[in-house]
Amino acid sequence: MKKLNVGMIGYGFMGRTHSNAFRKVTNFFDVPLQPVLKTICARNEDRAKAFAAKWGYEGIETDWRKVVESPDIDVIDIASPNDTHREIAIAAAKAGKMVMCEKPLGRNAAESEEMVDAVEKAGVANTVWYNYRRVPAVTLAKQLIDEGRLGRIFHYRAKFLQDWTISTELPQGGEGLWRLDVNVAGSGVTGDLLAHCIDTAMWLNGGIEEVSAVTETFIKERKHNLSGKVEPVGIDDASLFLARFNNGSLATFEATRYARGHKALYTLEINGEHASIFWDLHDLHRLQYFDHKDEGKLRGWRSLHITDGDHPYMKNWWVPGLQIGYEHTFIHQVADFLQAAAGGKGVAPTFRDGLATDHVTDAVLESARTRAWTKVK
Ligand code: SOE
Repeated sequence: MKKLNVGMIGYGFMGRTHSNAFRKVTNFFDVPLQPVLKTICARNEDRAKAFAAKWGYEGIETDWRKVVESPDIDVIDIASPNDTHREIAIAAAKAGKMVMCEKPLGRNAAESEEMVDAVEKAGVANTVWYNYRRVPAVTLAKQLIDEGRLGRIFHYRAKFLQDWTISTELPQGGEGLWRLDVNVAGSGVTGDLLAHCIDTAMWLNGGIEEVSAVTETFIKERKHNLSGKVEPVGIDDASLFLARFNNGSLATFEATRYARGHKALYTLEINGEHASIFWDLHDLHRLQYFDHKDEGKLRGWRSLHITDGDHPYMKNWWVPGLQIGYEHTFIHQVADFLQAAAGGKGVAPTFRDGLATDHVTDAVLESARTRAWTKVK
């Protein structure tokens, strides 16, 4: 099988999910390319070596530019913090490499626009790791909507609730906590969590026309891990918005890291003329489905267990009834990417799709700042 040499930039949480996906994909999916974990790149040499040994990378590098320029590398996978995405992606595209980038694409739409220009000019395959699209239950929701089973859609409701930043003692910045540093992350839960909800929403229900948002920073100052000083917090801790989709449906979105008791409660509900759908990341292998066409006395919410061979991606896994989980969503994305990349194409969500999400998150932050309904660019 033809090889695809991977240069991975970053070795945090996302470096692990992506490495795992590259390692496992050919065990479960018949794909035309065999990924090879060629180089892991991180600034700390010892830790890069330890990561390479654990995950099976052939070599390490401490300067991402060398990986991007290396003739041995076919695809650059960006799993480093948000403030590095733009520069690495543009350099990778200019060097003719395929580019896979963690979400959000840029820290804002201006950065993402430059990234889209770079990959489209270079004509290189690209994708953004909005992995929740590839939870089989969510992919099935997309199929049901596209088949017209819901009819006209009236409502979309999404939440992404966490509780890990409630302590005032938690510092900001540095490894593990860069998501709290606005200069690195670009924004708080808007770019980190709502971006997931928006990506899935626009995939399922089309573009968003306008938004009205409110954000809050509950803890105004935190010690910064890099400076050692107490510094103002620039991220949004919570972000809520109302939206109108291009198809006329109305939506509410909410993301927070202050919902005590909730760790990663991503839920979405869609109400259509004929049917409704509900999905919950904490119960990710189930899709709740209500069909008004059912016989009256038997009508009710069905809890579909998405483990059967005719459910999306599931024929590649175990036998009906046996579940898969979070890490498989990344394996599905790699599988789809390898299929497309063999023909020189990228896979959705592409950089252009990632930019569309960033236009919405920019509009959310702008609306919260101006306290006004804001059109999405
Ligand atoms: C934040 O805690 C986070 O890890 C996000 O950065 C991920 O994108 C999300 O999938 C889970 O939560």
